[in-house]
Amino acid sequence: MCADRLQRGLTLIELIVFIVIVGVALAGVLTVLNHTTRHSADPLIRKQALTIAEALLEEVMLQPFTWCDPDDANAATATTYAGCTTAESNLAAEAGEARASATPLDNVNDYNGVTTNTNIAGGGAATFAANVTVAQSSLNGIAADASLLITVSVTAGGETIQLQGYRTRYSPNTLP
Ligand SMILES: [Ca+2]
Ligand SMILES: [Ca+2]
Ligand SMILES: [Ca+2]
Repeated sequence: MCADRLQRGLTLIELIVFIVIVGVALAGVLTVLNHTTRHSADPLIRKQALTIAEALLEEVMLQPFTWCDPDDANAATATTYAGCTTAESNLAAEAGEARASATPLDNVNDYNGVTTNTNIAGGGAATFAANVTVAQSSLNGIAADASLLITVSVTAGGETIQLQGYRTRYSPNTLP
């Protein structure tokens, strides 16, 4: 009886159960593979977004932090905003100033509200949309009007990378 049963092999029901179990397991493995393949290019976009954010943050951090607009004749000597014809007291660009123009942004606070859109050749279809905010923020006892918090956000492919940095007024008469 026992030997008979061994020789009969699998019943149809056992075979169907086996096929169903293997099918479900295979579907699970393929779903993981599909997900991995679809998202394998994401680290590239994230890395490019980070590079753009770092470059922009560095550009802002390297600007002067003077009392007067650097084009002002008193920029190298003023000790307060009152000593300037054009004071750098506004958290915005002065009239006529624009990034990469003949009258460029020339102070940290001029970058508040700057936006850029970058397309990288060979970097996929993603557009890297960046925006910069500059806000007064006191830092370890340094007054808020002498310490600026710079925030750079870059959005691409549905993800946003944000970098922040502080810039303090350590040399208010140093011009570029
Ligand atoms: Ca200027
Ligand atoms: Ca300016
Ligand atoms: Ca300004």
